[in-house]
Amino acid sequence: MWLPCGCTSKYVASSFARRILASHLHVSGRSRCNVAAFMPEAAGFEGVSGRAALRELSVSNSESFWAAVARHRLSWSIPFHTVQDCDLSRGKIKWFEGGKLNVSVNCLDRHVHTCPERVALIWERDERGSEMKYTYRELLEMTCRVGNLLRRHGVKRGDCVTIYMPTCPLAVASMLACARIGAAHNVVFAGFSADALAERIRDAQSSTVITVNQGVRGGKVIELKKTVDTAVESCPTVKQVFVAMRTDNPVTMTARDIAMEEVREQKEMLKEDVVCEPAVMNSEDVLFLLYTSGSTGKPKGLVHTQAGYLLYAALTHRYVFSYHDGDVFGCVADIGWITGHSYVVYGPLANGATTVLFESTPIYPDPGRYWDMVERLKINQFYGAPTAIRLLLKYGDQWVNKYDRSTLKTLGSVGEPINTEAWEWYHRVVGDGRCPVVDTWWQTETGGICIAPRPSDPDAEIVPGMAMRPFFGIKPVLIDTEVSGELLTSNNTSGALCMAQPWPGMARTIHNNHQRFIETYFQPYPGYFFTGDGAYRSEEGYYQITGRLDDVINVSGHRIGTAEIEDVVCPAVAESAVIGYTHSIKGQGVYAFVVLKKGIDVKEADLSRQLNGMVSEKIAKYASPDFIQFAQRLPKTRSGKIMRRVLRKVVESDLEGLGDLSTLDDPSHKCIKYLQSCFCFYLKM
Ligand code: 6R9
Repeated sequence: MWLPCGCTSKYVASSFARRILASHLHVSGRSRCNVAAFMPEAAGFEGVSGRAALRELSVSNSESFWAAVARHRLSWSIPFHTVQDCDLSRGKIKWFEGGKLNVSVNCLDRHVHTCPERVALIWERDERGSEMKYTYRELLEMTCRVGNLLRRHGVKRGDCVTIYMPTCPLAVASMLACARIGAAHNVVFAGFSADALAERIRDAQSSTVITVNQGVRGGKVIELKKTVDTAVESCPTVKQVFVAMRTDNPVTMTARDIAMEEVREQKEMLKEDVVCEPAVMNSEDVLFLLYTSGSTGKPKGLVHTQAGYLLYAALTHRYVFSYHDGDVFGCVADIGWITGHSYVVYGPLANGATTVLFESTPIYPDPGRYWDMVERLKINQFYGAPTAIRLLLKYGDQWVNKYDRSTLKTLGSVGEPINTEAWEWYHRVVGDGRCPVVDTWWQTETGGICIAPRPSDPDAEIVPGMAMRPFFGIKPVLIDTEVSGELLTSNNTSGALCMAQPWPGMARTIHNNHQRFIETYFQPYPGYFFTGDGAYRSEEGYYQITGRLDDVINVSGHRIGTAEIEDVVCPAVAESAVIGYTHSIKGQGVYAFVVLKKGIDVKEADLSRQLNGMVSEKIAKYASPDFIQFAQRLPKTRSGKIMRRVLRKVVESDLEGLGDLSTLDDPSHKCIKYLQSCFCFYLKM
C-alpha cells in the first residue's frame, strides 16, 4: 500500500493569480524511487522512474498502461484479448474486447470475500443525525434480492430499467442489480418533471421503472410515485413499476405497480434469495444510459459500457482524490447525475471504499449541514459543487468552524468553473489551509475525471480555479475555433478543448442515434473528440476551462440546452431566445427573451408566471427562467439566426462590447436599443 509521505502542499494563494509562483516539481527524487508503491502495476513498466514518466507512458504507450491497469484492478471471468480498437474519426470506441466480467461482482462480491463487515454505504438521510450504515455484505444481499426480483418479473439481459429515485441505498442496489443481471439502467434525476421523465423512458424503451412512494429533501415531501404515474401514461412500453417506501405514507397503487418493500413488513424483496447468479458480461455490453442536455431540444442518452467505464471511474477515484483503504469518501452529488454514478457508486465501490449517500441539501436544516456531516461521519474526501460552496460562503465562516473537520484530506469541486473567491474559501476555511483542493473537469461523456490538479507530486503546486493537469491516458489539445480548426501547439493560448486519443471511460454512443454521436463529438474536429468546452492553456501548460462553446448553459452545475427551454410551447408565444447570464451563486442563471404572437392580450406578469410554471412542469424547476423579458422582435442575422451573442451583451449591459453587427438584419439597430430599454420580470429568488 502506498503510504502518503505527508508533505505539505504548496498553493498559490494570491487572488486571481494565474501565474505559477513556484517552479515545477514534477519529478522529485522521492517519487522516482516509489512509483511501484504509488501504482503497483507500474512496476512492470521498464524505465519509468517517476510519476511524470508514468504519465508520459500512459499517453505515449496507452495500450500497455491500460492493459496493466485493467488486469490489476478488475476481476475478470475471462481475460480480454484486445486492449483497444478505436477510431475517433468514425466514433468507434471499444476497450478490452474478449474480456468478460460482472460489474456488481467487482463492486461487491470481491470485497465481501475479503472484508464483509466493512461499511459500503453511509446513507446521510435528509433528517439530520439519522444516518444508516450498510456493510458490503448487506449491500450485496440487497442487490441480489433486487436482482432476483427483477429477473422473476421478466427483466432480461439487454433490457433497460429506468430508476427514478432519490439518493438512497435501494437506488444503489437497483443500479447494481441491473448490472448483476445484465440489464442497463437509466437513472433519471428525481428533480425532473413527469414530461422529462416520460421522454427519457420512451427514448430508452424501458418496460420497467423503479421508484419510491415519496422523496424527502430539505424537509419537504416530494411526490415521486405520482410523477411516475403521470409520466407512464404517455409511455406505452412500461409494463411494471416497482415502488419502494421512503416514507410511511401509502400511495395509490395500480395494477402495474409492485410494492418492492415496505417499512414494517418487507414484501416482495424478502421473498427473494440473497444469492443471485451474476450475468457474465462482455466488456462492451451496455452498463447504463444517462441522459444529458445538448444544444438541440432533445436530450441525448449517452451510453457507457462495462469494463472501461468501471476501470476509469475506479482509477480516477483512487488517484485524483488520493483515496486509501479505510477512507470515508463523501461525494454529495445526486445519483441522477454522472458524478453520482462515477463517484458515489461505481468508483468508490470498485475500490472497496465507504461511500456517503447524501440525500439532503447544503442548507438543511442550516448552512452547517455539510460540515456537521463531515464531523459525524468522519469524512476524508469531500467532493461537491461550486454553486454550493458559493452559497455557503455567503452564510459565513461560523457555520464551518463550528465543526471538527480534521478528518478531511482532500477537497474536490465539479460541475462548473470554481471562481477564485470560492476556491480560496474552500481551501482556507473548509480545509483549514491544509487540504489540496482539486478542481476536476469532466463530463457525462467522459465517464470520469479527465483534468485535475492531482495526481501529481504531493508538493506540486495547485493554482486556484484551474483543473490544470490531464489524468493518466488523457491527451487534451486546443484547436482554433475561429479560422482554420488548426491545432494550437503553443502555451498561453485558448481554443476548443478536444481529446486527441481515446480512453476507457469515454461514452460509446448516443442511444439509438450513433449519427448524432458522431456529428456532435467527432465531426467538428476530425480525428479528435470535441468536448463542447473552451479552455485556456497557461504558460506553464496547465488547463483552465473557460466555459461551453455551444448553446448549453450550466445552472448550479446542471447542464441545460437553451433549445430545450425554448421548445416549451406556449400558445401565446411566437418565438423565444434563452441565454445564460452570470449568477453569483448558481454560476449561470436563465434569461429568456419572449416575443408574443400578434393580438395577444395578456398581462406580461401573469404570462411570465405561467411560462415559468410551464418550464418547471416540462423540464425541471432549475431550468425555469430567472428573468423573462418581452420583446417586439429578436436581433437576427440576415439568414434568420438569432444573435444570442448580442442578447448576452444586452443582458450584461455591455453595449460597447456588441462586436460586429454587420450581419444584423436591422441596420438601424432599433431592435437592440428597444431591448435595452425594456422592463423584465424577475421571477426567482
Ligand atoms: C461532471 C459533470 C459537463 C460540463 C462540462 C463543463 C462543465 C464540469 C467543470 C466544468 C469548469 C470544471 N464542467 N466540470 N467547467 N470546470 N471543473 O459536470 O458532467 O453534467 O455532463 O457537465 O460541465 O462545461 O462540459 P456534466
